[in-house]
Amino acid sequence: MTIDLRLYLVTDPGTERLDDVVAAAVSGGATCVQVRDKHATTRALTDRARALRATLPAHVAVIVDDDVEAARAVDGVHVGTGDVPPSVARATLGPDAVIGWSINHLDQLGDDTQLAACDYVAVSPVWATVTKPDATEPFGLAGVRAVADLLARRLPLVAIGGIDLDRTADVVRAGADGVAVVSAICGAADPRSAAEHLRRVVDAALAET
Ligand code: TZP
Ligand code: MG
Repeated sequence: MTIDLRLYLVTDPGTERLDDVVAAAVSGGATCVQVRDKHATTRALTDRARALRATLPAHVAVIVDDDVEAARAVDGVHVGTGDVPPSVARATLGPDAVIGWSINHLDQLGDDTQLAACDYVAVSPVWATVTKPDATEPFGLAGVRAVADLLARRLPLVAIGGIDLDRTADVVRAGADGVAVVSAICGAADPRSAAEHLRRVVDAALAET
């Protein structure tokens, strides 16, 4: 499947009634969902991802963070520092899986083997965020521009880290094809409305580019 990155929901396992939040976000306009839980077993991640896959529309990709084995149950995996590289994920999951790769340094874009193995790149983090306190040095908007220029449309680009409604348009104008968020949706009082607003801003900014 091809993944639509316009509004990428990364789930926070601490969120109450997470399945309801995901369903609300998707009905509001989230285009793909990542199951992220650094403390869950492969079994638990597999069950959670499979349950989401069963309830969400087919065009909304369900991706597992880090765990290539759990990703077998759904559409694909997202890997980054400390995980297997995209080439290994590709060899394990095969040609139809969606594979995303977080890059933390511009020089990673020189690795053609890894770029050839993935379906999209995430520029991570754009800004510092309490959601991921161990993240590397933030790219900022200038960094997003630099990544987009170096990538030169070889792969779609999603931006993550500290993105909220006010920052979304600038991130897309800097060259991202979409925004990935945790707290802007999982921490919202009304996740459906939060997703609707974010999607509207992404779509409007994409229409300008
Ligand atoms: N990877 C880089 S930053 C981040 C992840 C998973 C967390 C983003 O969370 P938030 O709440 O959208 O800033
Ligand atoms: Mg990871």
